[in-house]
Amino acid sequence: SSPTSSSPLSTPIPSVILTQDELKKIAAYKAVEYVESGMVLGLGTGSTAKHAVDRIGELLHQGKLQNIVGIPTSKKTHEQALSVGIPLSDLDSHPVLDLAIDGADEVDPHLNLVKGRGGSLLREKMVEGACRKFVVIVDESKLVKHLGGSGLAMPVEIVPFCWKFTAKRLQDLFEDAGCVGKLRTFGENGEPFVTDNGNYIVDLYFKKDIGDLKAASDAILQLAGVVEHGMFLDMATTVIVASELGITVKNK
Ligand code: ABF
Repeated sequence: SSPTSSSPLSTPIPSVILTQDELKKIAAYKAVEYVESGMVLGLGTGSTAKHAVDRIGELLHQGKLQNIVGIPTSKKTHEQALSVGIPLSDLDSHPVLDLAIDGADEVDPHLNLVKGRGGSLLREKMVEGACRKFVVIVDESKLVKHLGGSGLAMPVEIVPFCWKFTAKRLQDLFEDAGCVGKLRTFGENGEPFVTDNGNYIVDLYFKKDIGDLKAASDAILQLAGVVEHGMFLDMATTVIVASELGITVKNK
């Protein structure tokens, strides 16, 4: 049985075909109901979290929320939050946050996550690891049985120095799972993608289940050259899933 509790269909969604972005917005708006005046808030990154940041700005503008301090998880979210009028600070000034709201790439039945396909995993993990409550917002396409089993990337942020060496060591760690590590690039010339922290990302792809997630996490973090990985184990306190059928709230 699942270790999480669910309250399915707590909010009905009208019976029209909704786009994935509309589902993301519905999850985001539901999460913002957890926000109260005076909170210090972790502000997530990505197309789902963007809706939450916009909504918080709107409620501040309407005077329905007051005295919010936002701690952004990326330079992009920093810019967005400023543009919608959210006062910002950082972890040095606010080492404990009341609540963070962010998206995810994969969510397993235990509410473990893969994050970082948007490239902001290090700041997300620092900010969201400092929160009393971490609400994750996803559309149903993000639900998986096993992390890393969707055939999509498991991101690892590494230092640029001898990145091929580190990528090979990461790949070798998961040889039994048929792991292939690829440097994340962008543009026609395949320039390395550089994170907000000046690092590179190696995306790991698995052919088989990687098994014990905690053991995988420890093994990755032990490699010199690795900065952080995109597995967020035992961090989410609530996951809000929007689907055509309605909103499901899963609590740890
Ligand atoms: C961030 O945005 C990341 O951790 C994750 O990679 C991504 C999810 O993107 P989206 O909400 O656009 O699907 O939360």
